[in-house]
Amino acid sequence: MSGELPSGTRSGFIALAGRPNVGKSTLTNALVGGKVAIVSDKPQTTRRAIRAVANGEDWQLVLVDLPGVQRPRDALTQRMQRRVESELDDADGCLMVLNAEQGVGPGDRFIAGLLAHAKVPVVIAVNKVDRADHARTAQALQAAEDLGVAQAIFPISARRGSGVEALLEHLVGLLPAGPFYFDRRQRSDQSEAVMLAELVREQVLIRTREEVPHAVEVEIQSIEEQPDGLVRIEATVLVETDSQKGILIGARGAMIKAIGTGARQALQRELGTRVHLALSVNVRRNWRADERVLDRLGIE
Ligand SMILES: Nc1nc2c(ncn2[C@@H]2O[C@H](COP(=O)(O)OP(=O)(O)OP(=O)(O)O)[C@@H](O)[C@H]2O)c(=O)[nH]1
Ligand SMILES: [Mg+2]
Repeated sequence: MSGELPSGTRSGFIALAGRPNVGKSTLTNALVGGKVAIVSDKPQTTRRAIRAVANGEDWQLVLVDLPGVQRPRDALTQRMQRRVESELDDADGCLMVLNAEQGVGPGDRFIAGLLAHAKVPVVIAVNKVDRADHARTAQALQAAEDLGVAQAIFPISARRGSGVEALLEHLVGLLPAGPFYFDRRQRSDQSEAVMLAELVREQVLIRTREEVPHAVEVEIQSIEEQPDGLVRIEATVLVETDSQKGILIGARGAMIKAIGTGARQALQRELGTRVHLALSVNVRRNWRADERVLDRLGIE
């Protein structure tokens, strides 16, 4: 243990579980008070486990944002699910997220079944209460209780922030004695290149539908800082078919231009500098089934 830390610190890992799209990443960002994970209205946005760090005076809570639990369909989703299960095994606690508007369904019951065998405390956040009236929220809270896995249940809106403070306080109360695992200034364990690639992918997700969001991955080729402070970033958007490429380029390049503009602004916010972004779109057939590509993309 590090001798520089105040004695009596507490720390631990809390893994997020829940169906795709219930708001795990939005909640992760709300709990750590900054943007660590990208968010979209498309299911299966999150592909890699992200450790996000929240600090107090004498505690450090590491949230492990994870892909939504689903039935695997290819090598990509198989890796995502294996990762969810191993992360849950290693955590000090689990935060299960439900959707208040939709209530509890078979997918949620399946996850609760996995958690029933976990040896760690389970807390449930019933999210998106801003979208549900009182009766519906009460119903969802009762259904959450009936799952029989949680030691505490919190109604929250991750998007608006309501209920997030009380949830955080409860999670901090679960932390065992332990050292700080991350530097206080570090927000997540993502490399800069992955974080920047994700911000570009988020712009693609915002603007695409149906199968396209699932077929897209982004890779940063280079990041170069010029003496005048401008940062030049080269990124490749991978898709699986020519028709997807056509969609991303759009009529007279309008789509790729919009993605590029949105992405440049997001990268500038993240880096706090001016950014020049060069984007290209490449077809890589079946990358989602290609273990070597997944390795290279850091999807473990
Ligand atoms: N109205 C409302 N929308 C929310 C809330 N929390 C999240 N959302 C929206 O729900 C959608 C999914 O959010 P994400 O945080 O990406 O969900 P996720 O569970 O991480 O999804 P996967 O990574 O695909 O498993 C986005 O459009 C969010 O803006 C909330 O409290 N209220
Ligand atoms: Mg997510």
